[in-house]
Amino acid sequence: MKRALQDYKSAIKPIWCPGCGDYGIVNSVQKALVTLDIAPENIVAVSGIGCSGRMPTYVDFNTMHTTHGRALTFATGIKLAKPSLNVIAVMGDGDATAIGGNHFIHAARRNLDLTAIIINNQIYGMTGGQASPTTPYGANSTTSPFSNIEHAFSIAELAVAAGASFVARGTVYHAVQLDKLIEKGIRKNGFSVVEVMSNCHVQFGRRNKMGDPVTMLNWFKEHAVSKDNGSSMPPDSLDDNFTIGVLADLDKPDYIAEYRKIRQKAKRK
Ligand SMILES: Cc1ncc(C[n+]2csc(CCOP(=O)(O)OP(=O)(O)O)c2C)c(N)n1
Repeated sequence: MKRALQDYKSAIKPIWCPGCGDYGIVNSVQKALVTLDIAPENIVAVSGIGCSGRMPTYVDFNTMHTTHGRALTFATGIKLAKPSLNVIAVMGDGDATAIGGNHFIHAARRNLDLTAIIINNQIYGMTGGQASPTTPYGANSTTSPFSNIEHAFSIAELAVAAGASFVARGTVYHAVQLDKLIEKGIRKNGFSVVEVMSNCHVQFGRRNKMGDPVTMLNWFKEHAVSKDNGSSMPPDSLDDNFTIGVLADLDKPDYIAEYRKIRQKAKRK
């Protein structure tokens, strides 16, 4: 019998702020799993720390809530120990690209078959609104109260440059597309990155004249440009547009396939 959304949901009620983009993202992950019809016992969700890090609490399959910036290291260990598992690492922008930045680029380069879902709310949400590597130039945060003078870097373009097999960017406004992007990311054999532009209207929006979810969703609607209509545009300032869609989809052997070949070679010696 085909599984339903309910088969991937835990009984625990989310405690994210009302209207947080994370609600839509966990829903998209669950919808993708229904489409792919993967048995819950064959899926693992690993997270770091942050609002995004709470996601494994709300799903009903194998989960690990690990340490800030280290979701990919735990995910790597799980996948290497049991390659048959589908391993999804859920991280925030701070988690994945500040403290976990080095792990992120090397995971992309290594090309182990993992799916990294990076929730880019452009701020450190859980700890009170400090600037992250993706806080746009000119934006306000608790650590840049008179506007951010650093420039944001682009998660998806960084992943492409680091060699990830599949890279996509979506937003919580473009919910149907997001279901598909996550589904494609999980389906892909190799390191997949799905960056999701999400609203933290409480910590980011409030300080940047977008204090409610609807205003933030409209900002995504107005600034997202389909990959089919333009070249890749990473967001840097709040006036910039950014590209959504699939940015890379490469065919190359994943780490475990390569590792097995090497083992055969070593055995023949
Ligand atoms: C080693 C370590 N450093 C710092 C922290 C404090 N900390 C917890 S969550 C967080 C930032 C969360 O921001 P982000 O990763 O963007 O996720 P969000 O809460 O926005 O989803 C920080 C700095 C920690 N828990 N552990």
